[in-house]
Amino acid sequence: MGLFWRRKSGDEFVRLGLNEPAKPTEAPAVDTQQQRAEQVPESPSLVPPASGGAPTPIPVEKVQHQVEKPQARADSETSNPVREKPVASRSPFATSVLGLNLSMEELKAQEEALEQEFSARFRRAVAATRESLSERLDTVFAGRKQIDEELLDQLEEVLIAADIGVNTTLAVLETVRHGIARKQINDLDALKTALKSELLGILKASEREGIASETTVAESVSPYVMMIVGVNGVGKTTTIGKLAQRIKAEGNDVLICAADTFRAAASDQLAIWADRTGVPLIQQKPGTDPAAVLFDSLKAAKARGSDVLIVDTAGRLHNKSNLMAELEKMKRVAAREVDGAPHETLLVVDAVTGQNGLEQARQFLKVAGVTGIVLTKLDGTAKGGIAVAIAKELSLPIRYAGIGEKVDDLVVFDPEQYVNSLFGN
Ligand SMILES: Nc1nc2c(ncn2[C@@H]2O[C@H](COP(=O)(O)OP(=O)(O)OP(=O)(O)O)[C@@H](O)[C@H]2O)c(=O)[nH]1
Ligand SMILES: [Mg+2]
Repeated sequence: MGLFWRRKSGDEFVRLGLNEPAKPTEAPAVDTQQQRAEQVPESPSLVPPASGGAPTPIPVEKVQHQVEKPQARADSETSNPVREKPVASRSPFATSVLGLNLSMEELKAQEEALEQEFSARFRRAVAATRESLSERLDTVFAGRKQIDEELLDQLEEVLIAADIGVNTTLAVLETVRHGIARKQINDLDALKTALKSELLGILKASEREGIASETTVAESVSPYVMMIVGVNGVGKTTTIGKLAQRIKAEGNDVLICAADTFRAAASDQLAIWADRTGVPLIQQKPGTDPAAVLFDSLKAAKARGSDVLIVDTAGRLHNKSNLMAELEKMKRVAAREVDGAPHETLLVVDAVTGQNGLEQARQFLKVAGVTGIVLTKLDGTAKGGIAVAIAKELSLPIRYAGIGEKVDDLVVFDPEQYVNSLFGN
């Protein structure tokens, strides 16, 4: 999976040499660890403390846990009962998201542990879908030795029940039938493998359209403008909070634009997220032209030298054509102020609404120039197969998945991880 969000190729901490081995004269490691513990709240919640313009620190518990993990493995391999020495800090900053206080090995271990944690959380989020899918597949496969038409019909029902969608299911089964006819699929195991690779193929193919990664936009482009669109209640504002937190945690300067001026509460809700994540917010009074708020935000982002501007938009207006016209106007304003902006327009789709959500999504595609999808509330459905239907029917990559309501419940959507999580390996 790699890093969450990064366009910059160089790492400042490497060039500064702050990750070089510590000199023996440095303060004892134990002290540094104690200092860290003192500086960070005792039981760090997943919601980070507001920290003004500074990068959000990683909770100390997490840092220690991640750093200790590989060492613990080494201990058991060598049966050495002696606990490893605490690691010396390389930096005057006890806690640093840029990793100024950590060595390369520690940073790598930290990143790996973080990935494992997110991967486990993602698996848990799609557990309901996995259980429902594998239970049904087991029932279909139970007591059968060979593949016949009846089995394929039942398989069709299973896939449709997981919300993979009628069109997508039919396309998948057609390929499977070809495989059977060509004697490439001879048994149930081969059938399951073919099914997995078909679903993965659909998800991968969708990455050819839109924007599949922030790295496709040149480093020199600043601010990188992300517009977040979608019908009301799908999770736009929550996703912005989560995105701001993680993009900032990777060392970027983030600014949020509250361009949902239709609902008075929308801006307040966003302000809470901005406060929680310590990311500045540009807002104006309800009823202000959203394009004007965006204009101000673009100016502010340029003046501050922000790396990323994330724009919240309304999910509901007096009528649909108003909403679409507004989005078009905002896009024009963005393009005038920053070359190529918005660089990403992410359509948020609520996984729980399944096929209905897909229908709503189509309306946005026509005007909003959507470049990718955020699939929220995957944790709240047993029909997580909708991800495949979305990729197939909208031909757009799923960039992120929402797996809960908390600030760090957002993962980069990884097709392989998704398919493996769905089929239980
Ligand atoms: N379980 C779960 N809930 C989520 C997720 N994302 C958002 N929610 C919840 O969905 C509800 C709506 O989220 P908002 O972020 O307010 O949605 P919105 O699209 O901004 O809504 P409008 O501003 O009305 O258009 C909130 O209760 C969120 O906590 C997710 O990934 N999982
Ligand atoms: Mg909102």
